[in-house]
Amino acid sequence: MAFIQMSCAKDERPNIIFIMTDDHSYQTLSAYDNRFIDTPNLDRIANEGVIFRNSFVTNSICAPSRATMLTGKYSHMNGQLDNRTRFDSSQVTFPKLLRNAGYETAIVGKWHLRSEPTGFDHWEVLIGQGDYYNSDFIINGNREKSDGYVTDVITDKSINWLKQREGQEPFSLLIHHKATHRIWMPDTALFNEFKNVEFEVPDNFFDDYEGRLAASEHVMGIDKDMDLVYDLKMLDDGELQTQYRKYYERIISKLNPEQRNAWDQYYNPILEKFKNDDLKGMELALWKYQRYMKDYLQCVRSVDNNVGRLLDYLDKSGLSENTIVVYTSDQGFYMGEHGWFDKRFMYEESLRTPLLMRFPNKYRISGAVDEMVQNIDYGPTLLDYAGVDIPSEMQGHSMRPLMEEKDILWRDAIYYHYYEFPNEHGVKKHYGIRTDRYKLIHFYDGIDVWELYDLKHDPREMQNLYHDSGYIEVMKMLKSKLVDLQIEVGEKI
Ligand code: SGN
Ligand code: CA
Repeated sequence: MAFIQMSCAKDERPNIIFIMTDDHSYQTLSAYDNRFIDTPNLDRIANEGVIFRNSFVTNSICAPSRATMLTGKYSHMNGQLDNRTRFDSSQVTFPKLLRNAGYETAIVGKWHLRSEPTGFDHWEVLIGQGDYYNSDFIINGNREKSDGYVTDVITDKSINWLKQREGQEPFSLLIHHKATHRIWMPDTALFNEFKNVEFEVPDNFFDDYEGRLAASEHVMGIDKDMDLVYDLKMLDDGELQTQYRKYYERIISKLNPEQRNAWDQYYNPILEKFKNDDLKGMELALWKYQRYMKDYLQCVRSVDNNVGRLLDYLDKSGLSENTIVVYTSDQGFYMGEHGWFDKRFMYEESLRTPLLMRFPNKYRISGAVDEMVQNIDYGPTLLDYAGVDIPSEMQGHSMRPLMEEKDILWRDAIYYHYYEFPNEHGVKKHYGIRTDRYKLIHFYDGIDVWELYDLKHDPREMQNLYHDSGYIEVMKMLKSKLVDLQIEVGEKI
């Protein structure tokens, strides 16, 4: 009798869980910086895996960052220059390639690309920016309401998706949190986290922007632009008629009675004290900074707790054994440096973004990577580990050799370009180059200003050296490198 040997080799390809928050700064992730908060669960990914110490974006704003991450291409190549454009979802993306290669693919959380998600077997996404409380989702095309705090809800939905999977094929799950985006609404259960804490004030909080025209024209100052009612939740009986008060009233009207009650119980005493103290000038600016930090960090706390919950589930279910876990944010954020909140500028705090990766034990990968990586590199890296060919149209590179300490020639400079102007924060269009030591930026369109920084001597980027005679050679070298980079990445200026 003929005996037919069935091939039932187990699929050994790794699963992928890619967690991305919105506007989470590396300054508030303790694996990078422990001045403000301890994030033990996020640190766990770093401690058990790899921390990228020089991780950057190509265009520091949400939709472009997401498009870059999906396509492995710079904004000018994938067409998503700003938040207003509709993503051309017919493009090649890494989830599509994984799916073609037999992975089961899903995304839960913020999408923000206007067109419907493509390349996913399952998708549950927020509408636009979504809401912190009781947010609506679109689930495979159908609108559905949720109950509760969005970071918990996104984590629950993600774990539920993992639980109901039946197939044996590997999976790729993108978990895209809304937190820690403006207006930094904390989970009511975490209100007492930083009760009597005074946060350290950055030494350039009262920046005068001397020699930096574009920076001086910003509309993202904690002092002058942060809205007392909307951003800082000081909803009084009507005296404070701030610019965004009505938006805040609309947002908190979506809280259920129990949530609203906890909300008022927390903010009302703060409001009362604020009214009594009647702060002015610098004192008011510093009060705003502390108020901002507290809400923002409470949002980070919830992210950290929920990442912990997810990691525990991966351990308990045995999935940790064969799952790559990535943690990143769509860009960095200002925690009062230069007196700011928001992002967009090519200065360090918003150019950088956290990047942590943890691998199944069999890869034996851990440690720190110092080379400059960018969000164009995520797709190629994940495809590499999945054993899928990286298409030549992807402009990023697999970071695998960096993590596996193989000798390779890696980029010695990164390219950046921000296009959204006008915008609500007044940041002019600009492009530039960063090497491990220097940064050259050109602000254009209604402005024509160059800036040069020596990051070794001036890591806070306070002194524009573009017109400094001592830096003429450096400036020329950077300009020529910038032109080379623009040619290499295919951007005509
Ligand atoms: C909203 C925010 C801005 C923020 C952009 C872009 N205003 O418009 O402060 O810069 O999103 O953020 S808000 O009043 O709606 O909070 S991004 O992360 O989506 O690019
Ligand atoms: Ca963002």
